[in-house]
Amino acid sequence: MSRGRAIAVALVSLGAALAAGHLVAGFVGPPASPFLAVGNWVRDLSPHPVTEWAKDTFGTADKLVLFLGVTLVILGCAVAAGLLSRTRPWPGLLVAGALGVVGFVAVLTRPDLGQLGILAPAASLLAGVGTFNLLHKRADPVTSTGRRDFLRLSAGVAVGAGVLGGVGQAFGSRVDVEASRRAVGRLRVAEPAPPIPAGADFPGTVSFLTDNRDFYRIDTALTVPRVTADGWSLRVHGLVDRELELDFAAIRERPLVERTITMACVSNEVGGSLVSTANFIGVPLRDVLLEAGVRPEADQLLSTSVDGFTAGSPVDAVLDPERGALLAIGMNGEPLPVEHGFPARLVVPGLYGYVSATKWLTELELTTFAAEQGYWIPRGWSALGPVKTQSRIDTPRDGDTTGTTVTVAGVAWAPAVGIDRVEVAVDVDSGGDWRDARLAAEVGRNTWRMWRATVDLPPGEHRIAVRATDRNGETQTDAFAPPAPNGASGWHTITVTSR
Ligand SMILES: Nc1nc2c(c(=O)[nH]1)N[C@H]1C(S)=C(S)[C@@H](COP(=O)(O)O)O[C@H]1N2
Ligand SMILES: [Mo]
Repeated sequence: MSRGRAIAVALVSLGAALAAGHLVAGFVGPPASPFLAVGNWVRDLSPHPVTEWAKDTFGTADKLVLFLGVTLVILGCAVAAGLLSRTRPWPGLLVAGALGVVGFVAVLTRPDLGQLGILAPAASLLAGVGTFNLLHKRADPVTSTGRRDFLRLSAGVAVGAGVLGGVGQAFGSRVDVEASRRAVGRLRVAEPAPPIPAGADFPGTVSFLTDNRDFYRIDTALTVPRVTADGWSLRVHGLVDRELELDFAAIRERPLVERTITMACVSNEVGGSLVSTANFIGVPLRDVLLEAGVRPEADQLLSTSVDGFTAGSPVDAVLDPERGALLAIGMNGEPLPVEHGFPARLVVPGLYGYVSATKWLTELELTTFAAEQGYWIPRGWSALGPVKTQSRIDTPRDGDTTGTTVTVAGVAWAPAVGIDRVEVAVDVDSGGDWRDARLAAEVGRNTWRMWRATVDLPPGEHRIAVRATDRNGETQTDAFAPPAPNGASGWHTITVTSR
């Protein structure tokens, strides 16, 4: 058959396969959709340099790029399969079978699917092979009933696939997490956070509390897990005296506390915005762990998400009453937004999110660092992730043109430790002095602190640098380090031109 026909046969069969899998996944569990499962699988298998490169190059669009990449590879396989099958069907069937096996493995390795999950790749395989066989016969100039007939059949299968895929999508979205979130309603807080004083932020800095919709978001989830409050429970087990199983009602009925906490991502570059602050509402994680009874051998709390993500935090940190780690169910007065972990997550001040802040939390296991590793550790990141003391200039922006007297303002953070001093220097490489910035009111040791300073800039180009000193007396090093493996370091520096 012609090249065009051969490719058409393969692509339409691929479409039928993906649609059939997506349809069945809509009923047995959305993550079973083979396309999605393969995307997840590729992400989990990607070696560290590849994920780092993707993050550096595409930032938070890395998921989209992953999907595009997987799509291109699958399309490439299909086109190749079609071209190899111009005279006989078996090379195409072989490729279909191979893709089918990949789908099976990807789905079987998902942590969030029951046994019915394999029905989705099974449907894909059957639909793919069946469609390929049928179309291949009809496209064959010897057995074919004509060109029109072939085109009509191909178009029919393609449209049918689109419709079935859509039905699967609609069915998979029937778990209405937003409705569950609304049904949770207002959380009654027994111990509200102290109000944020008016002087906690400065003009020119980001606002002290970050709105939920502006709060940075980082996770490996290619689609946001849909967990309802009613269907949720948390298991506490491992090196404990007694296992606990808590449901959402059991948590919200406890006296809820509210704590103002600054969270930071280890991937944040110097000067970056993967750092935000919110009033988190929940129960002290320490209380839950003490109820279970932590055995002395345990040095790691391994938290697991419904989607299989895990984070390992030092037991000392999560039990430290001063640090005040939370099993959080609310954020800035609302139930947790779905993207930020509804119905429950962990927040541990002073630890990067990758070793502490598990969203869509479902399990807490007391274990040891020797026995188990969180998701990012075998992928090249450090097992311990204390947040490095950092500071950032928010105003002026890099590249701005300024007057000769300029107010520089920004934020500094050393969560769990506290910020004691921030200094600003103009042209520090050519002998400029460090001068103290004015610090805003301190809200708490676990939050960032705003600062500002007025500097004189003779006409011309200048570099402005900032550095913070934390409550342990440690001043930020100017030694540059990239985010991997344990967080970026160095001074945030901007260049401006004064006139
Ligand atoms: N389930 C799950 N939880 C997760 C992650 C994830 O990939 N999956 N990423 C962690 C990382 S790296 C960070 S920095 C924080 C970010 O939380 P946020 O998206 O609410 O800001 O979530 C943590 N919790
Ligand atoms: Mo992160």
